[in-house]
This record gives sequence, C-alpha cells and structure tokens, in this order.
Amino acid sequence: MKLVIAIVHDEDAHELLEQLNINSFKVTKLASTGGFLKSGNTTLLIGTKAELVDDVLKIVKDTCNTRTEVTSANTVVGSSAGSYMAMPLEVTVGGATVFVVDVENYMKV
Ligand code: 2BA
Repeated sequence: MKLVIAIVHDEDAHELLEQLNINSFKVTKLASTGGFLKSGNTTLLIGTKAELVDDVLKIVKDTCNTRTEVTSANTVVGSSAGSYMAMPLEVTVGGATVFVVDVENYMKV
C-alpha cells in the first residue's frame, strides 16, 4: 500500500478529482497554502496499491498544468543589510508536487 500526496494548483484540483474518481481511486482533498507564495493550493491524499501508483501519476501528469505566477516577495535591494522592497518575482508553479510514501498499516475501524 502506498500514499500518494499530490500538491496541485487549485484550478486543476476539480478536474483531477474527477479523473481519479472516474478511475476508482479513493481521494481526500485538503485545502493547503504554499509556504513561498503564501497562496492557496490543494493537497490530495490518494491511498492505493503499489502497482497502481503509476496509474495515479499518469492521471496527475495529464491533468495538472505548469503556470507562471508573480509574487511580490520581499527582495533585498541596495547594498546595506536590512534594505527590503516589494519587487515582483516570477516563479513557475507545478504541474504538481508529488510524494509517494509507504503505508505501514491501512485499516478502517
Ligand atoms: P509554494 O511554496 O507557494 O511555491 C510556489 C512556487 O514558488 C514553487 O513551485 C517554486 O517554483 C517557487 N518556490 C518555492 N520556494 C522557493 C524558494 N525558496 N525560492 C525560489 N522559488 C521558490 P512548485 O515547486 O511547483 O511548488 C508548488 C507548491 O508545492 C509549493 O507552493 C508548496 O506548497 C508545495 N511544495 C513544493 N515543494 C515542496 C516540498 N519539497 N515540500 C513541501 N511542499 C512543497
């Protein structure tokens, strides 16, 4: 048994849930926040048999898009320490950040 943890863009989450449901995967959806952009994203927990992990990964890959986002993170400017100014910073987000972890035990009690 494996647990696939997929962090995806909010805009991809609905379609990804649909595709996982159509393919009979069990999913839990969590509202999450990215530590860098500090904006909302979606984390999906998908418990499945080890031999089906590749199927899950294919669905995630096929559904989640790469996007460019701009943040006004505090960026150091000037030569003196402590000089900060809000500067737009462009980052590429996604398609998806995925962790696959072993499940020691899975039960419903
Ligand atoms: P955020 O932390 O909001 O990061 C959004 C995007 O900002 C990242 O996209 C990456 O392109 C950039 N970024 C993140 N940290 C950075 C840094 N210290 N310096 C410069 N750029 C940085 P993704 O890599 O696609 O990540 C999307 C979201 O997935 C992240 O949102 C975070 O919620 C999660 N994530 C990514 N890697 C993770 C990890 N190793 N552990 C836990 N969560 C992770």
